[in-house]
Amino acid sequence: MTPAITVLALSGGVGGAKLALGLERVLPAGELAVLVNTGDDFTHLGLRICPDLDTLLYTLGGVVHTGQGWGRADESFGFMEELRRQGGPDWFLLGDRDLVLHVERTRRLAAGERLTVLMAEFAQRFGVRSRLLPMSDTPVATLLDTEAGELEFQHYFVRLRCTPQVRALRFAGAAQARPTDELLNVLHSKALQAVILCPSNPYLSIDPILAVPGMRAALRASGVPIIAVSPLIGGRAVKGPTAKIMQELGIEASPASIASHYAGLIDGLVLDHADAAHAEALAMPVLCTDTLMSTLADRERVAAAALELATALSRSRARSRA
Ligand code: FO1
Repeated sequence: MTPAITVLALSGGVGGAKLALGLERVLPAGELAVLVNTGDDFTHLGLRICPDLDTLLYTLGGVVHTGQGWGRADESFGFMEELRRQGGPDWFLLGDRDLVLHVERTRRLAAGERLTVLMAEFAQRFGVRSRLLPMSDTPVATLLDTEAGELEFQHYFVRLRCTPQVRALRFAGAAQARPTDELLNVLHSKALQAVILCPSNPYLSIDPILAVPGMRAALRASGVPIIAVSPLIGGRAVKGPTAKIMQELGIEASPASIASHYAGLIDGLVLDHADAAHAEALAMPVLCTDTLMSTLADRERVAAAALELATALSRSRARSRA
């Protein structure tokens, strides 16, 4: 029998995938579902590319390039070399094996298949034990209003290396998106025990998920503790533009800002020891650990901390009901 999902993690790409792997390793097999940002998805060279879903697929499938955190370890770049020789756009690296996923996904989406269904099949073929759920089956695009004009996410992130100053963000297509039946089944299940927001960029990676109409309400209605792991360590992001974007949007890069950004959604926050001094001022339960996830043991430790906080909150709710 397929095990019931007990934990749902919300994730962007590289940073989120690290915690998802930690959660998978500390939970019994098959009990994790990961709800993945698709706001980074785009159509490039005629192919539908879903970087965060593929990062989760490769990470949980054990084939990710661990140094860069995305793409495959066992990769060759014959296609890119020839594309470059022909004068094609070469700013977005597509490995030969990776390319197969984009070709197959594009073909199957064009034939009318749902992203959720084909990603589940890819996951099965990669031997992934957890369930990978796209945030929506219809396209949503994260668009950044910058000093260089409005940019699609990958153009901002990869082509321009996050250099342009960001003034605002919007999620095109979000109004037409809906939580999938597969996600709602997880959220309605009595087996579910916790929802964990991975330390992904709250503005670029988690907000697109929360922008899907009905998503916040569905997460809250699950009734289980919702815990976020802060992406900041001592006011800095481990990787990526989180702190830079917060500064450009006029938001202080602090645990208080993360807590207020997720206010009304989360019940508790996991912070790094470096931010322990902020814990008392936050109007919610906090657990401190080392949140830097360099090794597998780190990922398991942060996962265990998030689950420990969720369990403590469930117990205190049960005591106050008794
Ligand atoms: N990130 C880069 O920094 N440079 C790339 O050329 C690049 C190519 C790429 C291809 C497929 C894929 O699934 C991911 C890829 N990424 C690349 C990662 C991706 O841009 C980001 O990690 C995420 O979108 C941010 O979460």
